[in-house]
Amino acid sequence: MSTDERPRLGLGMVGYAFMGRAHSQAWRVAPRFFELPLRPDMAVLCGRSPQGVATAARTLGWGAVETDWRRLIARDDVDLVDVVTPGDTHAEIAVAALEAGKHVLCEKPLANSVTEAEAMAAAARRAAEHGVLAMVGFTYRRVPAISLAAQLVAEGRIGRVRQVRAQYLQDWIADPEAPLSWRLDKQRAGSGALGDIGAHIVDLVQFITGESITGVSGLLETFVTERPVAEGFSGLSGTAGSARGPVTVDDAAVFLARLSGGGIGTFEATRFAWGRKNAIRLEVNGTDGSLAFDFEDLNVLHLFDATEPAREAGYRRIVVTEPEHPYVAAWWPAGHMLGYEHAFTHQAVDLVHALAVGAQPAPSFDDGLAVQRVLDAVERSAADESRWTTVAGTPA
Ligand code: 4PW
Repeated sequence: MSTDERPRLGLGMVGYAFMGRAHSQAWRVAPRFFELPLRPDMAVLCGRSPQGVATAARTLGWGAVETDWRRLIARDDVDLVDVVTPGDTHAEIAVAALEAGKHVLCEKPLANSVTEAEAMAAAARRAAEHGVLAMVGFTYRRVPAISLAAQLVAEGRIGRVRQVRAQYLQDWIADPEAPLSWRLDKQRAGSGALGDIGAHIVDLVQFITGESITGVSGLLETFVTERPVAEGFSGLSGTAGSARGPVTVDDAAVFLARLSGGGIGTFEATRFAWGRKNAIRLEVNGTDGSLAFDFEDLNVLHLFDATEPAREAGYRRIVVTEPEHPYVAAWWPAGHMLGYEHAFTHQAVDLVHALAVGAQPAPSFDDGLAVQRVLDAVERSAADESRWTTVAGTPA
């Protein structure tokens, strides 16, 4: 007989590719390393291919399968719907799930357009009145060094934020013959580097600084306009077929930004930075110091304290693996390093804690909408010769 009296949280997940694997691992590991107030049960996995979803469910550890997300949402054994599909299906699935009384975790970017994101945020606000909660998966917030950076800024450790430098650099399509995947299709992905990876640095800068991006001047470029159509695609790589098709999204995005606290920022998102595999580089300069982070060295946060005497001052390399650091106490002894997947576990842990007490998890769909509005402003600016463009919903 089970001695576990914690309430069950029935999980249903739609999708099982790259993000589906990351989320599945998180749901499996979270209750094993963290003491959770609810008992997550990986109940149902949904995908369109009966054979594909059955194999994925077996490998990833899901109890049952569905091939229609509407049936997943209707199930009594599902309390939370985890949406890990491409952006073109986020709005429809998430809104339907919330209206059916299911909590939702939705991958980023929240949607493919501001209109969809607004509908999703409105649905989340309505659902919250009945205790049904929604969260968007800007997972990198939960990398311990990034959580620590946000804490240090909130504690005033670097003073008022003056300047931010944010880059998200990858190189998986720098080769012009790299196959055309759904991430290069506007219909499915909404935008290219801008939404796929630029969305992360927009969210991270707003999270770390606690401020909003209020205006932008943007530039988008597509360097390779046609590619071989992918025959198989997994993660960020695949095999190219002989047919060719058009690239309908941006390959790279750069923009200048103003922050609500008076600071300024530069942002760069590209999948053409040869040699940079997943470099999320952030530097925040405040009135009293600076912070610097690079995901390719993700256990480290650099802090410069400008209040120290000049003869001793210098960037301090904080190895963020001490039990005092966010999330770390649940893992390994100091110095035993965490990786990419741990942030997904932290996301699941924080979500379960919020659901248990009926609190709004962060980032909310409203936070996702705020990011979407920045992306939209960048696109509008870029389409108008980089004209300065105000971000909707932010202080003028
Ligand atoms: O974190 C990134 C994602 O948000 C990943 O490196 C790839 O780019 C996959 O999707 C986006």
